[in-house]
Amino acid sequence: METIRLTVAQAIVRFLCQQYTQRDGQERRLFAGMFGIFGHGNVTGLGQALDEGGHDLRYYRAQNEQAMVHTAVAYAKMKNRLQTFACTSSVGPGATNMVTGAAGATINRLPVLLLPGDIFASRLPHPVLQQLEHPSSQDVSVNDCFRPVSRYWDRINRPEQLLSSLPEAMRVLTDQAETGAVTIALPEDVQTEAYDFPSSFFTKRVYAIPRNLPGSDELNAAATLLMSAKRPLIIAGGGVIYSEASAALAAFAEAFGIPVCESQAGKGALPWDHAWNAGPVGANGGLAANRLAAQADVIVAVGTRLGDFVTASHSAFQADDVRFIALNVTSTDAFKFGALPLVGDARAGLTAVSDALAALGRQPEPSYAEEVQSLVVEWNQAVDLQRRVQRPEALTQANVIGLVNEFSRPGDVVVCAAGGLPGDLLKLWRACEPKGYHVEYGYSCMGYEIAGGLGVKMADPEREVYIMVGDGSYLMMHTEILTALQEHLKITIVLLDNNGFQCIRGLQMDAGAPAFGNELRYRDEHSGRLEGPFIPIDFAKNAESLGATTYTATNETELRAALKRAAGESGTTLIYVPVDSEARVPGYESWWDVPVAEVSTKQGVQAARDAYVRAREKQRYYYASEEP
Ligand SMILES: Cc1ncc(C[n+]2csc(CCOP(=O)(O)OP(=O)(O)O)c2C)c(N)n1
Ligand SMILES: [Mg+2]
Repeated sequence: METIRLTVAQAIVRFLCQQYTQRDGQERRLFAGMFGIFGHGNVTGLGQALDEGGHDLRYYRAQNEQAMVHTAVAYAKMKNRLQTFACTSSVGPGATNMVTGAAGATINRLPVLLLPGDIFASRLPHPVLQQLEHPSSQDVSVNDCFRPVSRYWDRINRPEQLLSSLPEAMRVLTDQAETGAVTIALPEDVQTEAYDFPSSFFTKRVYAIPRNLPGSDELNAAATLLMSAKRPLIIAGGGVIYSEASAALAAFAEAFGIPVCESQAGKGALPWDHAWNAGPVGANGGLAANRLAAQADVIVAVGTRLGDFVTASHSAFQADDVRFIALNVTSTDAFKFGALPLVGDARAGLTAVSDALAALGRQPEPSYAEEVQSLVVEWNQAVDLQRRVQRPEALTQANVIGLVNEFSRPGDVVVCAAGGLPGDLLKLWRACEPKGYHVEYGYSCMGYEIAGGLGVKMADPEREVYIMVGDGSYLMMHTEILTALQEHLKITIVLLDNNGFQCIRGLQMDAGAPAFGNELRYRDEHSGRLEGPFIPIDFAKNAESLGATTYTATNETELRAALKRAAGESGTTLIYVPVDSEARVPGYESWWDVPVAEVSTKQGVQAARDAYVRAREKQRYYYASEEP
């Protein structure tokens, strides 16, 4: 057997360069490169290997390990899970900084390969710098924290273990149902140890990404159920976009007269003005979709994990005998709510159900079509109203969303993740195409915005990337502005400053408590509480110090002008926009389950509890086991 003597780290680099995916005849490198931050736990291992053999695996230096995972994951999302990055970190804090990013990847079902450094397998110098010693086991390190947030986890204690571990890691990364964070912990001594690897280990490997079909019995049952449906409704999730199933979805909706509503991850699956797009559904949904959902008799959930925002915490669907059909690559999702499970690819599945339904002769029902249309007209007017609302003090968040949306072109991307913005964007942003709306709302991780926006730009440099970020998220993590500078990549950041964590302050007050601890205020010396004046921050100066061009916009004219100038810039821009912290976009006949204290001495809390208990009466347990 022909062998080649390499260190573990050298073997990993060489192996990663040879991994490809292929779908619909198109082949792509699985790894676009490797992100990293070096320390003693990886610089002489993977660092050395990247120098010696990494010309084919570009190295990107990030500012923060959590951020680099967000960047990698955003890239993978833009690439429909067919390409991603590897991320290398040092041992200890560098490694655990990636845990949050890993959880975000796994929740969103997006692939990323994490290679944290680990403590010496030999144990000879223990405890090594940054080692957490476990009192009852020497077989535990902080990297065990990755186990519950990873879809595959391994630790390489002997070089030859790579031969079995890496292929498994690739299988999971490329499996559309299983994918998420994959973690391979690499003890720092083992990274540098050599082994005679079989040369065949480093030959090119192409992973075919199949378009699996659901079982034919289930497909027929789904068609039969849909034949009898008077008020069917499709929920489009991220799976529609990852599967590139937009055309199949549009054809399905049109052929049978079934409205489509959207989740955060599915927004853009159909253009906002498609005749059958009823807009967003659920807790942050709009009028049209929420009214349709309340009365729907058959829900067709495609590529969605039916999170609580989509289902309005199980209160969105109120028809007595509402049934679910769930088409998903992941069986966990296909079986939720007692659904008729269609385990398979969204595009292949939609086409197959469509064929079965056409054979049964389903026709669109004109009266339902009319009802959908008039609801959509009403909803579009509500959106216009919010976007144009006038407040004397400052622009509202809704105004800013409207203005950025109007200014951006169809191929541009809006990026967001946490705070009040995602909900308002879901309601008010008009997405033109599947890749134009990128909101991470699986983990809704503050700090994803700028790091993720960078990944979006890396995935498609032709697009303008508009990152909309709240002041709280910005303060949590913004230093990847520097990485954008380093890589000569342009991102446009629109920072909406409302003096703190206003969406959480809103939740707090809705639960009957006085507002405290969410705004950015000095501690008052007399009361001892955080109720002094607001702490002024010069966000523009902050971004400028990292190399961004900055503008401040306090009204519509200034914001339009700033957007225009930002579009003309070649580098990163931050537009600072103070917004009215009291202006809120309302909810539209929906609810989100956030618990309220059962006992309290405060009347406000007692009243909120009563309202909460009443609201919870709409919460349903969906489980239908009998056949249609
Ligand atoms: C990492 C992380 N920590 C905490 C939270 C909980 N959280 C959600 S939104 C939010 C406040 C965000 O503030 P900002 O970005 O200013 O947005 P705003 O609420 O003002 O719209 C917090 C603390 C979170 N989503 N992510
Ligand atoms: Mg804020």
